[in-house]
Amino acid sequence: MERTLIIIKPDAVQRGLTGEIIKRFEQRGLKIIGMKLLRVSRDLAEKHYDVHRERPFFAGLVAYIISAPVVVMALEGSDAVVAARTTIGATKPSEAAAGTIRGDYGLEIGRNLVHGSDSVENGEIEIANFFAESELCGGWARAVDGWVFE
Ligand code: D4T
Repeated sequence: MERTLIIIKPDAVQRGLTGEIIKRFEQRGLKIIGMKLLRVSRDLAEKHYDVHRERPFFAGLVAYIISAPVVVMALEGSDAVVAARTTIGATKPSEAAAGTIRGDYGLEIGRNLVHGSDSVENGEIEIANFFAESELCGGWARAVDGWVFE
């Protein structure tokens, strides 16, 4: 089973899309093993987006992610990283496929609603950045697991 970190970003929370977005991951079959609402600190935002530190959009990206509360989720499932990213859609919402979260609710790259880890390794790192081990319910048995996982 893979794990991935999802951030429901400030624009999605402000627009009242939190429930709709959570629903899409749940319906896909991904299992929530951690979830909370928080205000991301500047330090955590800069750590999370460290790979983009030299890019021209870095300052705006950090300002955006700390501008209002976010909901973070740790999800578990088979191929969780790719499954979550296909549910989220392309980085640029105007080019994201209809039926994806960004394709259904977004227009601009700087307001793209949701983050999903881009690799299994980064998923583990990002979950550890946002959650204490005691906040995670890894591997809990869901009644429907046998109907989702073969
Ligand atoms: P995240 O990390 O938020 O899930 O987005 P992606 O994985 O889909 O895209 P990314 O890492 O390439 O970009 C991270 C974040 O930066 C914003 N961004 C990106 C931006 O504002 N302007 C840009 O030109 C790019 C490339 C959007 C997502």
